[in-house]
Amino acid sequence: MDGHLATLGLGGNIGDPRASMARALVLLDTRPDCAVVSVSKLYRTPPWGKIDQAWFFNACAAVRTTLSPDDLLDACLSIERQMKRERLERWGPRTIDIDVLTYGDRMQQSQALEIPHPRMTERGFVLKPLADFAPDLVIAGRTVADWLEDADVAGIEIADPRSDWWRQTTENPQS
Ligand code: PH2
Ligand code: MG
Ligand code: MG
Repeated sequence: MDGHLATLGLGGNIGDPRASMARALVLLDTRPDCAVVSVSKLYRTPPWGKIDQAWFFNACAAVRTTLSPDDLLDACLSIERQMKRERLERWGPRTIDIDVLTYGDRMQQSQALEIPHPRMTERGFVLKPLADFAPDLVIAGRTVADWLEDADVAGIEIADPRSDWWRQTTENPQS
């Protein structure tokens, strides 16, 4: 497929986040206008921002897509809705969160979508998975590997070291 290479951050800390994230990646990959080309290891990460909540699972993925940045975001938000995400509070617990991190080398600051994601360079739970497959990706003038060196990654653990952890899940394999 032609198109643009975009990166996504996925996370969740309610229910079965691993299964939700896996299903979200399968749903994206199933679309004719979107192909999942890289996926990070699966991580467990301490909550950032609002710390009195459960630990998260986090991962990053790269997709090749013919969708525009806004349509890619819409696709992600519609998958979040499909996974019955409840948005309770900012930075609070969620079943699944799918953020568009980068889209080619596009810079965009609109109400609906900012790319690169404005807080990605300070978040270990984004940089660590992203560095699995895109250490040389340049964000705001520095590589992901460089940003990661300065990031707080305390507590972050590998939950599944395989990059195909999302292709099969024991939860509802038939659905
Ligand atoms: N997402 C947030 C707020 N805090 N902390 C971790 N560890 N992982 C997340 O995905 C996360 C968070 C808001 O999107
Ligand atoms: Mg987020
Ligand atoms: Mg989000």
